[in-house]
Amino acid sequence: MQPIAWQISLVLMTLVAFGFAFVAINSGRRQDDYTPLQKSAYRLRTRLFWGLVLVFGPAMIYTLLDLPYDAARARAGSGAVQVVDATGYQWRWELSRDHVAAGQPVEFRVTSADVNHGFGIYDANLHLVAQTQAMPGYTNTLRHTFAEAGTYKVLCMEYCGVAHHNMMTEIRVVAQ
Ligand SMILES: [Cu+2]
Repeated sequence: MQPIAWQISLVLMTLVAFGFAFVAINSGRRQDDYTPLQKSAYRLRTRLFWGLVLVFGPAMIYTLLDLPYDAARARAGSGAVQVVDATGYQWRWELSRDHVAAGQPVEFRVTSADVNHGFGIYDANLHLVAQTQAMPGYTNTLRHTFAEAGTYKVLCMEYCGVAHHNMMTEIRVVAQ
């Protein structure tokens, strides 16, 4: 996916660069002086503009419909929301419960008792499944539905002092 996105970006950036060059070269000229080639280039630019509006306008609206994204992800589950209060300390995590049920939405209410921490939930293969910031004086809500049972790790994702690497706890996700 990443290489494709990069190649598409490269093509679009090249088009934009050509557009800039065209405008820069022709700036200062009056419209009457335009050659037929320049006139057709401007027509092309107008069409390109409206084409982009038509393609990206609906795409943007469609992709924003799910905001906030974590709420949409959590709706994938069913049943009552399981609330877990999570607090970060230098250098440990405190969770209000050590297990949740799979397939049922979980709401993590994440805060910090001292400095900024990063609250990252990892599966057994250490792939990140969900994350938010743990900030002092503020509670971030992170919603996630665990599709699979297992033991997940909570690691700190933001350097918070000498023992940052020890800041780890586990949460068990049990099958229903
Ligand atoms: Cu840390």
